[in-house]
This record gives sequence, C-alpha cells and structure tokens, in this order.
Amino acid sequence: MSRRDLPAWKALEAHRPAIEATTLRALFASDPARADAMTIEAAGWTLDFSKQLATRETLAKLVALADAVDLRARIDAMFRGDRINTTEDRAVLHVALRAPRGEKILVDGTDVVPGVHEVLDRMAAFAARVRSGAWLGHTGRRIRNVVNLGIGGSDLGPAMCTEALRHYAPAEMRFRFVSNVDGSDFAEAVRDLDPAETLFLVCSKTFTTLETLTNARTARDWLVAKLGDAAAVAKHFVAVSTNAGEVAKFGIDTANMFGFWDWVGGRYSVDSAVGLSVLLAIGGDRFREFLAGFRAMDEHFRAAPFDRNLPVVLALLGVWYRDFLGASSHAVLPYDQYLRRFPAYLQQLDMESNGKRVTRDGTLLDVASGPIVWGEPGTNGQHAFFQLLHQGTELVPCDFLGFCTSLNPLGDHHDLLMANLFAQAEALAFGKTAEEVAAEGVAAALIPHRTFPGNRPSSTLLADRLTPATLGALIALYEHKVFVQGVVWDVNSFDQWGVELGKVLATQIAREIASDAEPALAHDASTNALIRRYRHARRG
Ligand code: G6Q
Repeated sequence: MSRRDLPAWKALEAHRPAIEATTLRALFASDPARADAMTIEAAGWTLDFSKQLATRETLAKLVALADAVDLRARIDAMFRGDRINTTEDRAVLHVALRAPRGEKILVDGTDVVPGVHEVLDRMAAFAARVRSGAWLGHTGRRIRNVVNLGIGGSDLGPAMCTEALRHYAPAEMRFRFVSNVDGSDFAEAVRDLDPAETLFLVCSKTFTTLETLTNARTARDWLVAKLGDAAAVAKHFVAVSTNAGEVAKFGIDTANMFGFWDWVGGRYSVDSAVGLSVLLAIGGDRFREFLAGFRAMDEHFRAAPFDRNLPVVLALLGVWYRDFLGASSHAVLPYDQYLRRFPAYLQQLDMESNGKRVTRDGTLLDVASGPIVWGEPGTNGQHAFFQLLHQGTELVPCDFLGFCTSLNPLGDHHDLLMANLFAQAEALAFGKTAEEVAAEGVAAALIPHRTFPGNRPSSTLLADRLTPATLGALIALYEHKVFVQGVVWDVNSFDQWGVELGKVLATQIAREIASDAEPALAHDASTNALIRRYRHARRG
C-alpha cells in the first residue's frame, strides 16, 4: 500500500492548509507555552523545535504516521540484528559498535559485542604506543603525522571527527586525509611531511576501492623511495578493513590490521576501526567517551516516546517539509568552526541513505524521499547564502547547532558567535514586515527589498560544550533521524546501488584512455568525443 493511502498521511495532507494559513508570529502569540513545550533534551543535547512550521497537533499527526508505518517494530528489528538491509542481505548493527561490554547482540546466533571490544582494545593499545613513542618509524623516529587513505564512509566520518575533536589532540601531531584519486590530493597532503615520521592508515572496508588503493600504492612508493628501504612499510602502514586477504596482498602484516564486520555500513562506521585516526588523535579513554555519547543517544532513541524523541522529532519534521510543504533541501548550520566538515559528513549519511526512488520491495516511490542536504558553519554562511534563506523563493528548513561554552574562550568571540546563531533563527522565523520597515523611515521604493517575510523554519540544537561525548551523541542523533525517515518513506537506507554504474563505466573508460591503439569507442557521441579529445590532449 502506498504511503499516500494511509489515513495518517491523508490526515497530514488535510492539516497542511491550516499551517499554511498561519505564521510563526501567530503561533507564538497564541501559545505562550510553545517554546517550552517544543523543547526536548537527551544525551547532552537540547532541541528547540518551536520555530518550526508545526503545532503540537502537527506533531501528534506525524507521530500517528510513525505509528502507522510500524516505526517501533522497525527500530526493534534494527537493534535486534535482523537483516534489514535486504538488498545486500545484511544486518545493520552500527549500534553494536557502542554497546557496553557484557551486552549481548546476536548475529546468526553469535554474540558480536566481545569482538567489538577486542578490536577497540587493540586500537587503543596501538594508539597508546604511537602516542607515547613506543611505536617508532623505520628509522627510529617518533610518529608525528597520521595520514588516513580512504574515501566515502572511510574518509568523511574520521575526517569530520578528527577535525571536530582537534582541541583534544596533541598539538605536535598532524592528521591528514587523502581521499581523491586526483593525485593533487596526495601530493599536497604529504608535501611538508617527513616520511620517517609519517604513519599511513589504509582505511577500506573492501580493500578494493580504486581511489584508496591507488593512493595507498602511491603512498607506499613515496615512502619506500624516500626512506630507501621496502622494509619500511611495516612500521609506516596499518590497515583498517574487513578483507584480510587483500590487506596481506598489499604488503601490510595482518597483525597491523584492525577489522570490522559486514554489518557495519561505510557511512555508519566512524565508531568502528574506521575511526582509528580519531582514536590516534584523542586517545583510548576519550574514544570511549565518544562511544558513550553515541550510546546515550541510542538509549534515548529506543526508550523515549516518539513525541519527546530527538531523532524521531527531527525526522518527522523533515518528512513534513519534504512531503507536505514542498521543501527540496535541508540546511545544517553548525555555529562552531570545529564542525566545519559536519555538513559534508551529513550529506553522505543522509543522501546516500535516503536518496532512493523505489520502496524496499522495488515499487516506484510516489512520495518524495531524501532532500538535498547542505550547509556551512556560521557565521561564514551568513555572508554567503543566507540571503536566499531570508528572502529567496525556496523553503529551506535549517538546523542550527551550537555550544554554550567555547573550547577557545577568546575575548567576546563566543558571545558574538552565539548572538549570531540566535539572531539568524529569530530573523528567519519572525522576519520584518513592510509596516515595520516603513516605520523606520525607509523610502517607499526600498520597502519590498528590505522586508523579511519570516516564517522560515529552523530547529536549534544546543549542547554545553563540544566533547567526544556530545559529538558521538550528535552523530547518533542524525544516524537515527535518517533511519526513521527511511522507515517513513519505506526505502532501504543501507544500500547505495546508485554509485555502481559510474564505477563500472569509469573502469571501462580508464582502459580506453590507457590503450595504445585507438580504441573502438561504443559510448554515446558526446562521451566518445570527450574521450577522443582527452586522449589527443594527453598524447600531445
Ligand atoms: C558508504 C559507502 C561508501 C564506502 C566507500 C569506501 O556507506 O559504502 O562511501 O564507504 O565507497 O569503501 P571502502 O571502505 O570499501 O573502501
């Protein structure tokens, strides 16, 4: 049955005109308890969603939709280890990565939690050796540079978190992330590094990914050429992978490999061995705090009633905008420079998970699925694209993220930063009417230009301070948000078949480009011409 046929869906459609007919100004004026009633807390985060184009009645109707699509049963199925990734026939158990020792989670009858902790213990022991100088490079020098070679889920999470938690890392250590097959990425990343002090983490679940393996081979060549000894690889390369055979073939001793499991999806893997760079940056104890933050949000997600449940509320509001109010994008605006990479991370988490066009059983969707997710840190975005948010013709729901305490309290920087966050959310919601503009004495011709329509929705998420735990909780919040939306849209949020076709074509085209003889090209006329032009330019 299509989602559209559900009475709960129809009830939301019927409710839409009432919301379209009102304004946030009116909603706040008529309900003095609104801000309090629409604020909820969990795992160190406070969510104020009162500036959303929704009432308590809207939320009740959205929760009825969640009930109608059996959200509770689907949450239980994920936590139980059911094979909910049906197109790949896999369980989806990133929640097991943060389960405490002693908890039991069974996959095919085997408890996976002891294995999780065994890898974590090995990672922590390895990181402690590197950080203390017990692990030395081939020439006896301490490791000061860590370069993660990975892409997609094996890059975005660790890159985002290592940057986010930079404050907690030793100042003398450098962390770099090379993902692109564009050689410039590698060249620039190592340009100022001393190979004798550099450790490469080859991070690839499959250990067959073109970009990562190309970068890993280049890194190996670079290191061996600079240090003049192939044996140096042993002290300067470790692997994060599920594929021991390929790791050994590459020349990395599997004793220096940190494993994970097929029930961890790439974009859900930063709290597995994929987070080794994060652990090297912050150390084992803090990494466990990071995991505890995830876990706190997991517990809230499982236990809290849907209308007081942070991931569920954020997800349902997203469905409301996407399917009922016509929003096609969603902006995430962290007011924290350390979270600079958070929007990019979230883009993959959300768009690769819910950018789908068929339901779980393969039927074409007749409702809109995942939105375009984008954003930049504040205040920078204010001087760039906020114009469109305030006065453009698109409806863009926003998430503002901020912290009450700065990790770098310098003068009044933090108060100014937070003043801007609060001001932007206020301006978007309440705007400035033509009458208010006129009352300021603005010339009549300029009034339309200087009017702010308001009614532009946002949520504000606040935590006391950016710590490993609040970061972990934030990631889990969005992981579960994406899951809930996938349940409402009835898509498989855990596969990514849409990335395959381009990979296959690229392999074929790479062969055609490399061939000495003029290849017989069988693409479309445009692609054929582009390949010929490139071959010609390349051969001079
Ligand atoms: C994420 C995707 C994808 C994956 C990369 C890297 O969910 O599966 O982004 O993480 O393609 O894959 P490997 O880790 O296997 O190199």
